[in-house]
Amino acid sequence: MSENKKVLHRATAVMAKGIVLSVDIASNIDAICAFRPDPSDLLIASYPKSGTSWMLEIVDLLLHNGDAKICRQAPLSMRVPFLEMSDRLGSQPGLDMLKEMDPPRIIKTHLPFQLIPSGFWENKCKTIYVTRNAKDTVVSFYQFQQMNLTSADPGSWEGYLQRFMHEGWLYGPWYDHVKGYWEERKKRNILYVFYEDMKENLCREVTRIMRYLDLSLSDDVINRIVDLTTFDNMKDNPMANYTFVPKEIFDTSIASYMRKGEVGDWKNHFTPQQSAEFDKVYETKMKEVNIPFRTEL
Ligand code: PPS
Repeated sequence: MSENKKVLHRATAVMAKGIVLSVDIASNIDAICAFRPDPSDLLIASYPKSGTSWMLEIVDLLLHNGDAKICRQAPLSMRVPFLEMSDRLGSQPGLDMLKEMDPPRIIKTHLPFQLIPSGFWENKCKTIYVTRNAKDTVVSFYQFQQMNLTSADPGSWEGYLQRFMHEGWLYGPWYDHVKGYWEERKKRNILYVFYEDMKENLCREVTRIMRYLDLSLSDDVINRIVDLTTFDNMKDNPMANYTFVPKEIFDTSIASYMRKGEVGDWKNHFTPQQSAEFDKVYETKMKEVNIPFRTEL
């Protein structure tokens, strides 16, 4: 077996600190939780498939005054360390990248609130949480786990959906993830951003993010950033569309990373019965909070 083939197996999912994680992340969780950020570091957190890369590209452009040349110098995964990531996706592990990069850094994570290294809160690091309605998220995550040949095997759509609804998949239950950051957002000064709001009015949301970052950019620069980060333009940008991940890892014959980028695509995947059951479970799990998710625009 070649060296390359050795890493190409689907990771198993195991429980660590009460959360289901890919085994490579679980085995390193103590080091991940002990990471000490700099106060100037910016954390971008999300449940997987909620628009993380979209947010990373926007923030990187905002921090570089909309200079597309700077943001096209390297793939997103090299510009932004992925805190908990091992070398599973063929790039350097997040903690190693962080050792080599000087602050201020943009740091990506999918960890639930309770696993975020406490240093982020002690140092009052700015944090943006990007989130997306559960139905589109589970569709996107399922497609992604199928095409990402290093990810835990998602099995059948029906089985996957049942597990997402009742127990939760990687990174724990979606409900707990979104509630965790929602409940802490005021105390920790977390900017909570909805994917659907970005789809509805990207200029408004980019301006909101700019203000949170204490930046003041011209309307021209904001409009340029909005244009550079539309779905079509990011899909065409080889430094943001994840075509830089080898085909042996992301099998794009199954689905592309920049797949559809829509609100309401779940309607093409859920049966009416699945949708009704999902809504019922959702109501119970989310009853104590009123987070304004939208499943269509
Ligand atoms: S990851 O791998 O968990 O970090 O994925 P993440 O980036 O969070 O989410 C991927 C989904 O976001 C869509 N996407 C976008 N939608 C609209 N506009 C832009 N610019 C954009 N960039 C990425 C991407 O297509 C995935 O959603 P689906 O529904 O699968 O298309």
